[in-house]
Amino acid sequence: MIFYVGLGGNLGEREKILRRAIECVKKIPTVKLLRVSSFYETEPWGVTNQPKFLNAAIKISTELEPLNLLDELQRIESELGRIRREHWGARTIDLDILLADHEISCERLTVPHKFLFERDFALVPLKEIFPSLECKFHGDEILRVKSSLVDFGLKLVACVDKNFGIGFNGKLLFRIPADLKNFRALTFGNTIIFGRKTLATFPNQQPLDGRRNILLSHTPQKISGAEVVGNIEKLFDVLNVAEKNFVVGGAQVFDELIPYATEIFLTVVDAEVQADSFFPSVDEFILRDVKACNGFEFRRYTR
Ligand code: A4P
Ligand code: MG
Repeated sequence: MIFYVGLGGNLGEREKILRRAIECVKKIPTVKLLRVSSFYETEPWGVTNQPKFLNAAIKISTELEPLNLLDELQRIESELGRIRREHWGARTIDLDILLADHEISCERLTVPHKFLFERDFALVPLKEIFPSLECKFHGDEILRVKSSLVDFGLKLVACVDKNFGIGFNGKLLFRIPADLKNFRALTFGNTIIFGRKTLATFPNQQPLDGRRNILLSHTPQKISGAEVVGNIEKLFDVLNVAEKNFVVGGAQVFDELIPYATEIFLTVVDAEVQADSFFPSVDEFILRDVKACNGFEFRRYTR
């Protein structure tokens, strides 16, 4: 089942708390994070003499029953609230179920959220990740915050076979000169983000020249020529909005970062090869260009 969840908070390090909340939602059993909106700074709605809010919306799929999802969201609210009480005061983050693929009406849960269509702070982020949603805005003051996740414009790059396989036994499936050339042209002078196993596929298992190299790894380590970040929150701390940020693998890193991505460059080889790691589903993207070459094609997807 698909759910759209609205996030909002107005105390402490709002951006960090929103990011942490999203990472917590991702860890709920069976939840798959499909899309993340920009972060928006919004005037308080309802009670107006309080600090401005940061609001966002996410799209998830889950096998949980709606009330179990609500339980999980409320658990996260109170867990983050506990952290926030210690560090920044006594307010919890709000996680509201805005919309689902069917209506829900029971004592604890009303979906669509009963005020959804009255509040721009919920509608604007929701519309960004659900463009075909029919709704009217009310002209509330909403500012798309520049440092939001989406503004990092993460781009995913991979070379796959017909079944979206990317690797086998720790090795890439393909080394096609035209693809390697394309990869270099795309990423040179920009930032690349990768996991440990992908680093092991680079020449001499070393960071790539002429690029800012960022290794996403839970194990702390020092690697000359690369910055190492332990999790996604830290990654977004060090990324620069003004740079082009390319995610280059492997499967686990693609899985983690695809909800935040705005563009995908896939080289699809016209072959079926044995693979044990796969590129995630691109269902949330639209195929924009295809350039056919001899035995493979270059595809570009955007939101
Ligand atoms: N509940 C019923 N339906 C839902 C649903 N779709 N999603 C029940 C989540 N919960 C739902 O909510 C109270 C009860 O609503 C829950 O126990 C659940 O069983 P709560 O989150 O515990 O309490 P609350 O957050 O104080 O109430 P409410 O009505 O959710 O507050 P809102 O509507 O979230 O308002 N201005 C800006 N700019 N941005 C904001 O994010 N947020 C609020 C809080 C006010 N002004 C704001 C913002
Ligand atoms: Mg609420």
